[in-house]
Amino acid sequence: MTQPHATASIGVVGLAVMGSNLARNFARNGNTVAVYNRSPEKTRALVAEHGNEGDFVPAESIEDFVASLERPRKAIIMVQAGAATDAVIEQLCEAMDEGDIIIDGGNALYTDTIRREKEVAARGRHFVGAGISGGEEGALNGPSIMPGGPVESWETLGPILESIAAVVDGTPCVTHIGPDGAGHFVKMVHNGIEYADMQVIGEAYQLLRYGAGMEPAEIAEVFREWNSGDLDSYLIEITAEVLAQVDPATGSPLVDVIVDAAGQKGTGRWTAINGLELGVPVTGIAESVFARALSSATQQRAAAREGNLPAGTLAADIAALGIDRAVFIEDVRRALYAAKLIAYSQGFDEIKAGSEEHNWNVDPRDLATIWRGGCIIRAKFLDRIREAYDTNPELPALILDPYFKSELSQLIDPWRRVIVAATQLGLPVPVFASSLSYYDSLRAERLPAALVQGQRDFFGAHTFKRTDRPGTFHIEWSTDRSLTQTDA
Ligand code: NBP
Repeated sequence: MTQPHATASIGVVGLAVMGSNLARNFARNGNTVAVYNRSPEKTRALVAEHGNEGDFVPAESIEDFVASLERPRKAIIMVQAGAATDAVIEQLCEAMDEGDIIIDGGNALYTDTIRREKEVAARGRHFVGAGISGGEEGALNGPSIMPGGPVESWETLGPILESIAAVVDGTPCVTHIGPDGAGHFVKMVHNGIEYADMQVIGEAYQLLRYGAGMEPAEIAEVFREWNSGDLDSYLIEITAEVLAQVDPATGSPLVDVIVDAAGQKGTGRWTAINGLELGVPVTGIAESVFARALSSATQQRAAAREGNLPAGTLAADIAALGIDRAVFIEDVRRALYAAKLIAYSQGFDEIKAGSEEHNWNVDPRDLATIWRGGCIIRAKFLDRIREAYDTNPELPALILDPYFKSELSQLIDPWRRVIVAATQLGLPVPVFASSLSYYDSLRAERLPAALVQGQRDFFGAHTFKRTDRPGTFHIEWSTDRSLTQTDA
């Protein structure tokens, strides 16, 4: 093994799928990269298979790894999120010196990142929680990177992260998001939006497949076409690929032989929980998490099917509803676009609320910029989002941007029609439908919240505000039902 001279400008700890690809990306882009993995076989394999791609400095102990880094030392941790990350931080803190920078590139929960930064800062080292999106392929060829942590660390790290990030229109898909947990927070919401984006695509597929009776290969063609318009995105592109794929074992459409139980690793759930905590209705994201959970409740689903739950009067297909196939396909496209727009609008609301809660000063324009390339939700649509926040960084909601408002005027009727049809067909569209309810709630002149306040005052004397005068009021429900002002 190479002797540890301080020659590496960056180091990567953890050389599984993400770490090894990230290390190769650093090396391919002219950085001398130190590499270390708990089990040395992975380090040896990386250097053996890809050592010719650039300058690697392999190490078999954390001490040698740290010694091989130029000062201020910069090491990216790419190990399993949770306890493994804490263990590696501890080892690095021990071996590093004041001013060195530890970067956690895993999918950490942002509250862990806030805690870790405090602990690491107390020991005189810098800690940067960086969200990295794009999976294996992004890590190798250019991810979207969302670093938080101290701004001084960004000054040191910026150029090296820019050297490996995806580039769109000459702009690298990386920028300093904000202090402490801001980077991991934003990555969490990014993943939540990704859940919603995948679910709305799934709902569109379900409608075309079981409402319009189309075959997966035909639907693949529809998605290919959609990918050349407003919906142009990585997720639509790969959807067409998946739908066109034939199962090598049986010759059936692959999608038909895949068990319909979707997994999750937690970032969507965290986003939904955080939305609840912040009081931000991220209904599209939450419904997507629930949809995955319901899909995986296989025993309960089997019991429900076997129990023949009444379905009511259903139409067999769109023809029975008198809906033309071409019209339906276009309506579904528009409903998908509308529901996607709501999910993004809600996600940006959550980021704004989180940023305010933690004083992070996250700029939504930065996110729309760095999500245009490298990451899973990359899409043309993000250019529009960036333009919206460029025009008005204080937009109360993304859907209030004039461009998106005018888009919605073209989407709203098809969106309503699709939900009516889905209901008549008995096809579940949790995100399409809940997004429309959210939209109608936002627009509503009056919400039933007035009645809820009345109920709360009735059973719990929780008081209410009036529309016609200031103050807090209560009705003496159990006696003479007189009105009292409780804050007089
Ligand atoms: P994994 O999440 O599968 O983790 C495996 C790595 O963690 C191996 O290098 C393993 O070392 C190391 N490790 C473990 Br497990 N416990 C350790 C410990 N106590 N001390 C030191 N090392 C330990 O790797 P991954 O899929 O490459 O993901 C890395 C990070 O990137 C994760 O946080 C993940 O959530 C995040 N991420 C993944 C993706 C993706 O698409 N996979 C995308 C974006 C972010 P060993 O070889 O010695 O067992």
